[in-house]
Amino acid sequence: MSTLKLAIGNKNYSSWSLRPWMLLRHLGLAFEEVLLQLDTPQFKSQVAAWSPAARVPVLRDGDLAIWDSLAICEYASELAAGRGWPREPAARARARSLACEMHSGFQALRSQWGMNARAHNRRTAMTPELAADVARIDAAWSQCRAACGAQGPWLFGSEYTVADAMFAPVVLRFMTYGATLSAPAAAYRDAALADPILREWITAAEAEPWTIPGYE
Ligand SMILES: N[C@@H](CCC(=O)N[C@@H](CS)C(=O)NCC(=O)O)C(=O)O
Repeated sequence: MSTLKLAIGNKNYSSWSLRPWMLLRHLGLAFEEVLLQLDTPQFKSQVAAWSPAARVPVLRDGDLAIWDSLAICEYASELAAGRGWPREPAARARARSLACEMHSGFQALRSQWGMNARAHNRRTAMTPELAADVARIDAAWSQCRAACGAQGPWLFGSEYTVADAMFAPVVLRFMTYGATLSAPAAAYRDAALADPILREWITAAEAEPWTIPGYE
């Protein structure tokens, strides 16, 4: 019986929850999933029982709470004997740089193209800030694919890494809002969208009965 429990928000909206969920599943780590419905009167009291930061995602391993998506990904990688990061040091450093860049940046993308896993054909005005974020992600993905595309479908080749997990919500956003991408970046988006584990999350998001107007 697994001692790991992952508290997440609504699968339709919670981009930060998606990231460690994807990694845990790709690493094959068994965990119990607990969904705390965002934007409800009970959310704050429910999440307070999980984490002092009062946000999802939170991983519990017995009495230990690990909050923040990137910290959870690091912990999961340690549980999996380092899988989740490329083995080769230079590739590992590049994967960490990309994961951290996503975790701390791309504000325009995050605010203007909110994740909505079940939404299609949404179109918004393109701002210079949003265009710059999309262009930077396109360049990063394209560079990864040029370096590692021969080894497999993921950013660093055959193994799914934290970098792929960190960009999973971006893959959904690019699908929802119809981002114009270069051929290598579009190929990565399409491969990531075809991932059965991500499809499972999208199917669950589509089945959720809740809508949060402020996130729509
Ligand atoms: N930096 C955090 C961000 C977590 C976060 O903002 N989570 C959102 C849901 S996606 C949340 O809990 N929002 C609830 C609230 O702010 O009340 C991480 O990487 O996990």
